[in-house]
Parts: sequence; C-alpha cells; structure tokens
Amino acid sequence: MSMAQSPEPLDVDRERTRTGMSKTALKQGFLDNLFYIQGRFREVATPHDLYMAAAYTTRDRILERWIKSAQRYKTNQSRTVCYLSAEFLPGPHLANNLVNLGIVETATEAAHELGLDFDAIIAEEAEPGLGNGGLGRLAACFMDSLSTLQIPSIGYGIRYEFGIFDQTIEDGWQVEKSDNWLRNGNPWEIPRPKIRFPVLYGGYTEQYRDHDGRSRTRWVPAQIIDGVAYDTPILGYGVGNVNLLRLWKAEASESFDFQAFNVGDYYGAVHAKIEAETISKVLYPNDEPEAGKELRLKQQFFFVSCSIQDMIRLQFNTVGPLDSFAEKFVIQLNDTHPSLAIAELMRLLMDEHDMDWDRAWDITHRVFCYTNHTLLPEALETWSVSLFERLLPRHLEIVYEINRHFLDEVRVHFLGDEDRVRRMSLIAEDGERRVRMANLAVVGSRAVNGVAALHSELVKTTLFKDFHDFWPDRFHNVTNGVTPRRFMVVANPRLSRLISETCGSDDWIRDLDRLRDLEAHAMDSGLHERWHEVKIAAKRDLAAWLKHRTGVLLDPEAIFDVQAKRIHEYKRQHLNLLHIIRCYQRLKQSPNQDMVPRAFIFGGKAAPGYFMAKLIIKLINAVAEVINNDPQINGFIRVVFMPDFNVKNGQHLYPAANLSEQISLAGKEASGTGNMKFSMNGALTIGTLDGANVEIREEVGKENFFLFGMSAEEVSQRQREGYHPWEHYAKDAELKSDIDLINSGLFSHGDTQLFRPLTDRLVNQDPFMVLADYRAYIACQDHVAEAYRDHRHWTRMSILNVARMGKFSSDRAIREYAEHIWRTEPHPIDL
Ligand code: C3B
Repeated sequence: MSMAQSPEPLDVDRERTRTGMSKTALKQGFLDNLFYIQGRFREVATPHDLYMAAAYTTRDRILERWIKSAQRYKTNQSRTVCYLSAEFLPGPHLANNLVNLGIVETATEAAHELGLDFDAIIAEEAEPGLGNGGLGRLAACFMDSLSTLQIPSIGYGIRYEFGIFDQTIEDGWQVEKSDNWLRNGNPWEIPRPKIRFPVLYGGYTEQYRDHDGRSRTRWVPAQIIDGVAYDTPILGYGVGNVNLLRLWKAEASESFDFQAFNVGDYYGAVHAKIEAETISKVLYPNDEPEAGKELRLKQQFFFVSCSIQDMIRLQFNTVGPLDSFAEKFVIQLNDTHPSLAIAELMRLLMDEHDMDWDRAWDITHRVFCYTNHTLLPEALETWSVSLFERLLPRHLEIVYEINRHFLDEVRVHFLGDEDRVRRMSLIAEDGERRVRMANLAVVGSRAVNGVAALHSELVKTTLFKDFHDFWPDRFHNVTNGVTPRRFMVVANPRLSRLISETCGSDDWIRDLDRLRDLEAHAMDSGLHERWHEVKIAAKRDLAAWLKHRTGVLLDPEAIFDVQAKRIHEYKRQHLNLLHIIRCYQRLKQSPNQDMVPRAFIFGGKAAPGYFMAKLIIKLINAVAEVINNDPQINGFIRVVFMPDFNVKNGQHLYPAANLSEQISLAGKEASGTGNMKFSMNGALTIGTLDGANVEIREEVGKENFFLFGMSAEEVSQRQREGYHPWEHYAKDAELKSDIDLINSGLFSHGDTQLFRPLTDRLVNQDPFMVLADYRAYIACQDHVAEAYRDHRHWTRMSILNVARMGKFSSDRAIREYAEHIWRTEPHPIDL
C-alpha cells in the first residue's frame, strides 16, 4: 500500500485558524475590533462597545463569503431573485449570524475566556424594525431561506431612519416612542455611496422626435432625489452563500443643491436636502395602507425606481443587452406596495433605453410575480388619479396604456360584458377616479399567489375572480413558512439541543421534515421528562423577564396561553378577553373550584391611528389590573401584556407558550406565521379554520389541535343571511354577563363609558363575529384545560406538533417559489 497516495487528514484546527473561526482567532479579532473600530480597551468599554466589537468580528467572517458569492454569481451570470418589499423585519443579526456561521459554541467560549457575559452582549443589539408585522417578517424569513438554499437573490427595500415605533404602556394605554435604531450605529450595513440613482417626481411629460424621427416621450420632473444603497449581508445556514439586502436611503440630489446655491439661496438648498431626506425617514406604522398619503406613494416609487435602475445596471454589468432581462431577473412583488415597479420598468425600457411598447411589455410581464397577502377590502391599495398624476405623470400615462391594451383583450374575451370590464379596469371610475394597485399587479405579473391554501382559493373565487376566469393558469398557492434558524435554534437553544440529541443529528435545521424522527420517541417517558423541563425552563425565563418589565409574576406551572400579533379586530383579541372574563366570573362564583391555573399573555402593537385596537389594549391591561390584584383569585389566573412585541421580544415568548391563540374570524387571516412559530416550539394551537391554521391542523393531526368556530364558508353564509349579534347577546346569559361586566365599570374605576365603543360595536355590529363564535370558543377552552391536566398526553401532543411542522419551514416555501414560480436554480458557494 502506497502511503504517499492517502490524503492528509483535514486539520480542523488549522483550517479554523486560517478562516478565523477558531477561538483564538475570534478572541484576537474581538480585541482588535474593540481597539481599532471602537477605540476602546477592555477596562473602559461600555456594553455597547462590546456588542459592536462582537458584531464586527462576526461580520468580518461573513465578508469573505460575501465577496466570493458576488464574484461567483457575476461570472455565472446567475438568474437572480429580486424580492421587492416595503418592509423587512430581520430581527437582531448577531445571534442569527453566529448560528449560520456555526460558531455559537466557539464564540461563547471565547467570550467566557475574555471574562465577558455573552448573553448580555447579544441582548445589547437593537433590532431593525423596518416592518409592521407578518409581511415584513416573512420577507426576512425568505431572505434567510434564499441564502440557505443558495439561490442568488437581492432583497430591495427602504432604509427607514425610524422603524416601527417602540411601544410602552402607560396607565394601560399604548404610548408610541420613536425608534431611533441607527443612533448608535449599525455595524451590519455597508454604505455604497457610489451606488446612487436619481428618482424623479412631479412635473410634466412632453413629446419630441428623436434623431430617427420617431415620436418619443420625455418626463420633465419637478424634483429629483437620490437613492443611495446600504447593503446588509444575509448569510445562509451552513453554506458559503451570502445574499444581499439592499436598502435605499434618500438624499438630496447634488445637482439640485447647486442650482439653489447659484442663485444664492443657501437656506433653500438646505431645505431641499431636508425635504429629500424625509422620504426614507419613517416607516408607516399601519399594517394596512393609510389612504391617500402622498409621502407613502413617494416612498413606494422611491425604492422601486432605485431598485429597477440597479437591476438594469447589473444587467449591463453582467449579461449585457436588456433583451434577456427577464431571463437574468425575476422580480417578486411583496404585496402591492412595490407594484409601481411595473410601470417604472416600462418607462425605463421605453424612455431611457429606446424600446418600443411591445418589446418592453414582453419583458415586463415576464419578469414580475406578485404575492397577495390580504383580502381585507380596507387593505387594498388604491391611489387617487389626481395625486398619482401630480407625482408620477409619466407613470399615469403608462398605466392608462397598459389598461387600454388589457381591456381590449377583456372585451374580446368576454363579449359585451361591460360590467366585468369596469370591475377589471386598472382605474376605478365609481366616485373619485382611482388607480387600483392590485389590478395593476395582476395584469403586470406572470404569476400571482396567495399565502395559504385557503387564502389562495379565496383569492381565486372572490378578490380576483374575474382575473382568474380570464387567466386561470396565472394563479398559484405558496403557503408561508418561517425559518427554523431564527425561531428554533436562536430563540430556543434548549429545545434545539434536545431535538438534535433525540434525533441523533442536527440535520433538521436545514431539512425540517427530519423532525419526523421525533415521532418514534413520542411515547418515550425519558423524552417526556426532558421535554417538560425544557418548557418549564423557558417559562421561568419568560416569567422573570415579564416580572422585570411589568411587575406581574406568573406561575410557571400554569398554562401559558399566549396571543402575540398585531392588535386588530379581525384577529379578535377581544374574544380571548371574553374568555378571561368568563374564567374570572366562574372563580368569583365558586372560588373553591378546581380550575387549571392559567397565565394569559398578550403582546402586539396597535396602529397609532386605530382607536378600537388601542382600546382593546387598554381593556387587556384594565382586566389584568383587576384580576391580578383580586385576592380571591389568588394567582389562579393572571393576565399580562408584554410591552413592545417585536422579533427580539418574541424570542422569549415562542419557547414558553403552551397554548397558541390563532382565533381570527375564518377567511380573514391570509396565512398567519406566528401560528407556525408557536407550534414549532411545542405549543398547541387553539384556532379557527383560517389561513395556515387549516394546514397546520392537517399536518399535526386533528387530535392534536383545538379547533373551534365557523368555517369561512359558514361565515359568508351567515353574512348573506344577515347577522344580528344582539341576538347572541340576548340569548346567551353568560356572554351577556361578561359584556355587562365590562360595561359595569369594574375594569375602569367606575367609568361605565370608557369601553362602550368596544362593547357597543360588539353588540350592534360585530363585523368579525366575535359573539357568533363565543360559545364554541369557551367550550373549546374548557377542553384545553381538561387536556392540560393529563401532562403525559399534553406532552405527547406537544412533541407531535413539533415533529410534524416540517412543512412550515420557509425553506419549503422558497423551494416552491423557485420551482413553480421563479424557475431558479441553486448556485452553491463552497465553504
Ligand atoms: C400579513 C397577513 O395579515 C398575514 O396573515 C400573513 O401571514 C402575512 O402577511 C405574511 O403573508 N399582512 C401584513 O402583515 N401586512 C399587510 N399589509 C397585509 C398582510
């Protein structure tokens, strides 16, 4: 046997030193960064300095992969997914990047040897709250999965200087504080001052003849603002691929400054600068668009225009001519917020790059795909034609022209059906004329999808029925998913370790279907015990956190019953409250009854202008105050509102929940993703047949899911028949007494009027049918309590929930997009 042939065994230690992943290298890197970037030595460093040094040390290790990815994608001319989203909610980066680099343990040991409290360093990071809720968080999960699946991609959005407000609770009311997340610097972004594009607004258009004598259109804007790129690397889990999150910051265009200077108007020039910068100043804090806000339309066009110009630049830098633009890129529109991109690409191709309409349209409608995230009528964006024309005169012409071509096709297809033509038009003509952004998105895209099976069905049969009749093949479903890296490995290290030990590997982190291996152990009493311990430990952690933040002490043995999501009437936090009041009344009536102790935990922000949602928060806190201080209740039930629910705080919640409240009125929640996060962490769900709940129940088995309430079908039938909430109020004595208790002033220091807007709305209108589902909900909650008494059985259900959550990984969702919608391939970057 020839010794010379056998390969050198890989020297792991040497390899780690070379790539800087060894403990020694991490320590050295950390001290260097503390010294050279923060300008501090150990003894005088603040907690924030330590965090910054840790962040830079981590970022340094991502950069090599990032550059390699960019080079490889460029030489391969890789097809690239451009994910356009007005919102991204990535959460704190440090812990997640350490997980994806695979160096959590090494970094923890390194910190320990330096005498540092690593958890405190991680807790120091402020999260970029560049989104409102589900839609923005989905975008972040998708970015993680795109990198992990090695698909070249760029997330395009806005670098808001102020993200979603921080929520505090004062006297039970939500108070908003501005979120100055960039104040202390952002170590994860790299500014690209040379990647800068002009964005035009206002003015007028004019016709002219080019040198070939062809009639062309020119847009003469009234205002030009620059967009500057800020890049954040998005590292995949256990792979070399690093994709890009490219966010645009608005700056005054220099040419404009100079004009003002030339006429001596120094203040005017500075003012123009300030005005320009307002465009990326602040995120609109509504989970549905606020009608008619000019700045919002300016923001949408701002990031869309920069992003499309950037893609055209990249096309020229890599592939060459624009004819193959739709082969090089696929553009996914995250809801209608970026749908102006359709008109902007048409404009750039025609006005700036000399294409005729047909060629430009051929490219445009092959490059775009659109995801719908809501059926709520108030959330469907429209813009008044007059505002649109004032801000984007050229785009209005293009929208009209798209509409003319499109409606001609509709007329030919549906002879004589002018009603249908009116419904499908990109312009609503009833009342003030408005541009319908959803119709634009459907017409301009080759694929349209909903975000859960039920939702996608409703998209086809209700919202876009006419379009589905016309183009049935255009419609798809891709059920949402969430990343197990963030929501299991980072958020719940204890459970993650237990799963890996039980399954004998951590392969599940990249292939979530492998969680099925847990099923074989679902009856194993050793596992039961450890599973229970892991849950109790998380509950203790959460209890300590909540005690510190709110003063309310929870009993870790109680059922942790959690509803955490935006506050909205359709999500029905008030249905949850009615159940709490029912429990309270029962305990008051028979204090010695054997009730299973419960801790009711709420979290979520209300849009600052949404009065009813804010009143719901006040009521939660008011009920909490009375119940938590009632000596007769003696801690049997407790109610607490977690202030400032966001990605970071959510990470305390998911691991600790026993019961996940997913109780929206059927047909209203497009998908939900919190439902997945809770279930992955071993909570059981009480829920309606809404959004992805339907599929979660299918996967985990109906015996492991607490179902109640009307189906979407039944809801629309009830609505057709005429729904009279006061009949429920009059007929159901317990319901009546729960609502009457709110009106009695018990929760409002004798004020009988404070909550009247809420109770009156329930009794008289009840648009989300809280009263219709009340009885079924209470009955279902009673089953929950009974089930919880049988610890073994509950734990088994919890294990099976986790074991069967494979489908809800965002990796699966991205694979479906890649295969059925984008037609993109992985481009692996070797480590
Ligand atoms: C949300 C929906 O309300 C959720 O059901 C869904 O899971 C997520 O999107 C992700 O698809 N949504 C939102 O957060 N903001 C909107 N403007 C519309 C929908």
